[in-house]
Amino acid sequence: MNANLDRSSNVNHHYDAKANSSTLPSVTVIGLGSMGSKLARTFLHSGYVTTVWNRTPEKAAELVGLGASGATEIADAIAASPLLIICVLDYDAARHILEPMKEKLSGKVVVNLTTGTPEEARTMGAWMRNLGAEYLDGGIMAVPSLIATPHAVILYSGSMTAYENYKQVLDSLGTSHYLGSDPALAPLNDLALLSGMYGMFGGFIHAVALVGTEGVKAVDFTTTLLMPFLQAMMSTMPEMAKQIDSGDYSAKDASLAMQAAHDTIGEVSRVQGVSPETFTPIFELMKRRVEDGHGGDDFASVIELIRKRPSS
Ligand code: FVH
Repeated sequence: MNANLDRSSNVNHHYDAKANSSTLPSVTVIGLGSMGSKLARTFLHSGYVTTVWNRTPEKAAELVGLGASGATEIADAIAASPLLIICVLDYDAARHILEPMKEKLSGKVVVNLTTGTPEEARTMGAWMRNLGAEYLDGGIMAVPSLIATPHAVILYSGSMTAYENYKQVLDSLGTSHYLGSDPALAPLNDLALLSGMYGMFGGFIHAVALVGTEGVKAVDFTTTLLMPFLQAMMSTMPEMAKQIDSGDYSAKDASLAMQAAHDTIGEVSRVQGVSPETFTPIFELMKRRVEDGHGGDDFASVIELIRKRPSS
């Protein structure tokens, strides 16, 4: 959809991404913790006129030294730019900052990069829309040191108009992904990605603990064996994802019945003195699926025990 044709937009200003730097939009960054400070520094380095505000004003000093305008009052910070980037501890803090400013938000684009829940994002989006602001929720899948590199993936959802109008500014922070108009999508995907990460880290610490019982060094095992093995296993994920989408889990290589026949990993862990508590939950699900009569399925069918299908 062309942003200029989106008649539901609350925001009139639009800038031409191909225009010269004198027409670059100005940006206000609200919240100067580790992440907010890095975002502000990145905007400054990219040539955007940047205004900053933080509850504890001292944190603005370094950025002001680099050329940012330091606003003492939040009202001045909001007035300074059409684009407001907020990145604070949580949504309560964001609401606490913005609530007294609600009359000043009409016509603004608010990009909230604070981590929160899908419900918090939806509520914030509805509130902003009622105030006449365009709202984009964001999930930063990176630590501050990765910001301004392509490795900093940032998820966005909410106003497509806001995303398209300010894509160039947002792209200076990393690799942007727009997920759709529902503000809940960015935090939902953010949390899903993190859950994948923690599952992987849980497997990593169990594997390293197991070989460590016989004196194998974590570094040697990780780089020589574990990472190549996990990379090979990762290449099977798209096929599993296809099975999940189609609902056809017929085993091709390794049936659940075969995989769950013996709790060898759990037993050997106990013998070696390693707690299997990161491994046990997934093994219990595999066994349950076999007991339910799905032993001929591939591993992906375990999802049927935990998922809730969207209501159509
Ligand atoms: N840092 C990271 O690696 C992660 C990467 C993924 C995304 N997160 C999320 O980003 C949000 C901010 O994180 P942060 O690392 O900047 O956090 P802090 O350094 O702890 O700074 C917190 C800022 O929030 C301000 N703040 C807290 N409570 C309030 C409040 N009630 N009213 C106004 N501001 C508040 C705090 O202000 P101050 O303490 O300096 O006065 C900081 O500016 C976060 O959602 C991460 O999950 C970062």
